[in-house]
Amino acid sequence: MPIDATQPYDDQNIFAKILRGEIPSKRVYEDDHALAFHDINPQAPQHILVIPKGSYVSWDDFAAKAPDAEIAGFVRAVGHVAREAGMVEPGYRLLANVGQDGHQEVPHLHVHIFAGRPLGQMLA
Ligand code: IU
Repeated sequence: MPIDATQPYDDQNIFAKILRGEIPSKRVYEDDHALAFHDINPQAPQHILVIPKGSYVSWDDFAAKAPDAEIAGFVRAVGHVAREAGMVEPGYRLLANVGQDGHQEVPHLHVHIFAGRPLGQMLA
């Protein structure tokens, strides 16, 4: 079920548990600002999720409230993960679903990285 992107942060959400190591994940990268792991239900040959370490419900929450250093660190981490995975050439797609109409299901900001096949024209 999609979530309300304006809801308060719930520290029992599944990605908070993954961040704390309470639930296992196939981690590919971690630094002070971000954790990256393989999506459990991949929609492309490569499908990685990158999440900030801070407690942000959605992209909107993050963009509005995160300190500049956290935003910079997170953006750089996303770029690093894609680059290290060899995705820059031939290319990849970033996606952040927000709220009900965006069909966001997990209430901790996550950026999807898709790669490994031609992804086609972006369609809503
Ligand atoms: P969404 O943007 O909130 O719709 O995407 C949630 C993603 O989280 C989706 O691709 C799931 O397959 C993925 N996921 C996961 O990797 N591990 C989990 O334990 C759960 C969801 I729950």
